[in-house]
Amino acid sequence: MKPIGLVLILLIIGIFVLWIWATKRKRGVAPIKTNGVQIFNILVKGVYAPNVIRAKFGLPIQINFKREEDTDCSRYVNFPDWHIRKELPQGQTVTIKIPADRKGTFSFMCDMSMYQGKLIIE
Ligand SMILES: [Cu+2]
Repeated sequence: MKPIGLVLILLIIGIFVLWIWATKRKRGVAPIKTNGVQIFNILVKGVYAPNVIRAKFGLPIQINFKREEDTDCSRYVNFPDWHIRKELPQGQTVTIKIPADRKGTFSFMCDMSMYQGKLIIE
């Protein structure tokens, strides 16, 4: 093999490794974007799945919680930074709207903080 071929292969491997590193570095699930709204779907079953979500500043956020369990622990979800507390009736989808009006990492949790999630706005 000519040296130029080897260099090219190494370059391609290098770009691939960088690309993996860059994508892995970002924590959190990205939204589905529809009409300028950032939509997330979170399943409540033992945990919040996903429990880290990542949104962009400025675009309204809509989080659809679906609680598929009957434990009392997860019955309410709280977003203290927006003074939101909502009941999640079993088997129903409950939509929580959050204005992406500040940047940072914000926690959401059940009443007892046993279930924990993070909303990152950047
Ligand atoms: Cu709880």
